[in-house]
Amino acid sequence: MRKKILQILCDNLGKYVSGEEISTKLGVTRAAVCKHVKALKADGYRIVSKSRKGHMLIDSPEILSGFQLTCGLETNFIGNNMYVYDSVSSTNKLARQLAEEGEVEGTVVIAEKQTAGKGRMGRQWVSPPAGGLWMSIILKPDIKPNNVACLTLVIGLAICKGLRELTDLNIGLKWPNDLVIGGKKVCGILMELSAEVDRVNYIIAGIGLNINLEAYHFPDELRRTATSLYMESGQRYSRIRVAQHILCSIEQYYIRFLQTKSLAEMKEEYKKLSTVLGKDVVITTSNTNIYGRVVDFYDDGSILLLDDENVQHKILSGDVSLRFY
Ligand code: BT5
Repeated sequence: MRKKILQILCDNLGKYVSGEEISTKLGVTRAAVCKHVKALKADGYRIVSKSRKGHMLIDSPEILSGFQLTCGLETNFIGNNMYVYDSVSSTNKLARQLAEEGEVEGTVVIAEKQTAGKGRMGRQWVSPPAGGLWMSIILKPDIKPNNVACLTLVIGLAICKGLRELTDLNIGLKWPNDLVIGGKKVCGILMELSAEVDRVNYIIAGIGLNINLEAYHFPDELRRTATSLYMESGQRYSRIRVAQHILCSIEQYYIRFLQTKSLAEMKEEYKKLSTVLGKDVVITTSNTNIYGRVVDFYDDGSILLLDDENVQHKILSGDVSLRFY
């Protein structure tokens, strides 16, 4: 039924079709038509609905296809192998399975939507269809497990730089794994690894980037804290173009990272884009809250906090919130 309604709207692109006309044509109630139109909107179709006029299709979502994603992709190895799905539970989960089966470094898994998108520590990542980039990359660096934390920062830096080249938005880095605009989260990174004591087998770098999402895509509890490139700029972006540009940037920064296996060489660049450096924050770790001012970052990806008693705290992972007095 949804496809048939979409077909009618497509045949009348840019023109209103009344709910009554659709319901008579298809032999369903007007309420059913409204329900399907609402679902199409949630899938990214831009449809204007007006009482007494009906529904008008303005724009369809850009469909992600492996062919288009690889056409014009200017990387050497990231994205040479591309798996593109309509719907998956989690691209990280799928990438992990592929890595276990021996898939090569640089393999990318992308999905239109995730039904169980993952954040850190069992949290959820909201991943509706059509407006986002839900993507995982298999990496196999010759590094030790304790080098992985700074790779999260390097990947964040690469995405941030790439997005700043494509947009005029003031996108910043919120340690350790968020990209933010005006304090709201636009992108999150989830690094998962398979490792032995002294060597990494593979890393799955999961990237969730809100591109053309609108406020209604987010559940109520995220409306104040989440945003998208579209919500900040009023401009829609080609997800394919954004994905390709980000992959290029990640490859370049990844190659630089492999030379030192630390943040050292990129630290100044990172600090310039940090939204927490010099700020009073609270960092929530798995077992405590630490209050203080962010004074620096270490080469291994840790953050350095100076508390009110001038005691230094080196923290490798946690969640940062700004403190307001
Ligand atoms: C993250 O976790 O930020 C990592 C998110 C990684 C998502 C990608 S999508 C592709 C790949 N496949 C996956 O299954 N995951 C990765 P964390 O720092 O724990 O933040 C999670 C929190 O962000 C949630 O508890 C919400 O508060 C918020 N959140 C959830 N969905 C969001 C969204 N779409 N935009 C902004 N904030 C969101």
